[in-house]
Amino acid sequence: MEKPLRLKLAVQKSGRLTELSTDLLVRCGLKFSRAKDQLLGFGENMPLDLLFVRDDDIPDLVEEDVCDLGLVGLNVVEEKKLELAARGYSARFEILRSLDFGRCRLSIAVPDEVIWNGPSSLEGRRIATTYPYALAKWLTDRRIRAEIVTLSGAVEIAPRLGRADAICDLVSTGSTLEANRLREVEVLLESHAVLVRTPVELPKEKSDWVARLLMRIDGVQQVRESKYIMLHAPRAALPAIRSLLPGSESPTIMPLEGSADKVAIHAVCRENVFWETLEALKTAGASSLLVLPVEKMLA
Ligand code: PRT
Ligand code: ZN
Repeated sequence: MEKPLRLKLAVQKSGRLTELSTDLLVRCGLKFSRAKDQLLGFGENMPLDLLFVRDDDIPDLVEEDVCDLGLVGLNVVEEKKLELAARGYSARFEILRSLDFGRCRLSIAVPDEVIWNGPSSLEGRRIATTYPYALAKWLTDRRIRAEIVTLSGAVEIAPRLGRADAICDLVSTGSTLEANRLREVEVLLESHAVLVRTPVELPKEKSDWVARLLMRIDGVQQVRESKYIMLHAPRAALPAIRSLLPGSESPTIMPLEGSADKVAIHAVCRENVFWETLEALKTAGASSLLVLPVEKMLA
C-alpha cells in the first residue's frame, strides 16, 4: 500500500511561541508524540508532523518547501520578506491566517531623557536592532538618514553601553524598556503569530488537510472568546436584554413552564461576557443568569 502523504508544519523549538503553537494544534485535535530533544513530532491521529526549529528559520523552510506550513511571528515573516526583496527576490510564501497569540510590536525606543520631536529626531543617530531590514525601510520611507547597528540580541542595553542612541526592538508589556530607562516613541509593526504556507501547489490529499486544519483553527479562535449565556427574563424586557448581549446573533427564546410572561433566553456571545454586562442584564430584568465556556464551534 502507498504511504499516505503527510503535512509538515514548522514550529518554534524553544521560545515564546512554542507552547502557544502546540496548544493551538492540540485544540485543533492533533495528538503528537515527540521523543525528548527530537526535532520531529509525529502526528498520531492526523497525517501532520511537526518540525521543531528556530523561529528565524521558519520562513525559509516554508519558502523552500521543506515544510508545507509554519507557525511564526509576523515580525519574522515581514523581516524575511524585506531581506529577500533587498536581495532581488520576492517572497512567495503565503500568510493563511493571523492568529490570536504572540502579540507584540516592533518599536523605536529612546533613553528617557531624550527630547523626542518625531522621527526626524533620529537623523544622524545610531539605532541598534535585530530587525535591520524593517528599520531600514521605515527610515527610508521617512527620508531619515541614520546608522543601523545590527545586533543579534540584548538590544535594550546598547544605549547604556554607548553603542547606540536609540533601539528598534519588540515590545509587549514594556517592562524591559522601563527597566532599561527607555521609552517607546514609534511603532513600526503590530505583530502576532501567523500561519504561513508553501508557495508550491499541494497534492489534493495534503490540501484537503490544510483546509480542515484552517476550519478547525477558525473554530478554536472563535470559541476562545465565546460564551454561552442562559437567563430568564420577562417578555417585556426582551428588546433591552437583546441589545445588551455582546456579539450574539439570534438568541433562542423559550417559554417557561407555569409562567406566562417569563421566558428563558439562550445565546452564544462571540465576545467575553463581563460582570458589568451581567449587572446590566440584571438591572434590565434578567434573573437566573448562567455563563458557560464554549468548547467547540463549527460554522
Ligand atoms: O531561539 P529562537 O530564535 O527560536 O527564538 P527568539 O529568541 O528569536 O524568539 P522569542 O522566543 O524571544 O520570540 C519568538 C516570537 O515571539 C517573536 O518573534 C515575536 O513574534 C513573539 N513575541 C511576542 C516576542 C515578544 N512578544 C517579546 N516581548 N518576542 C520577543 N519579545 C522580547 C523583546 O525582544 C524584548 O527583549 O521580550 C522583551 C520585551 O518584552 P516586554 O514584555 O518587557 O515588553
Ligand atoms: Zn529567533
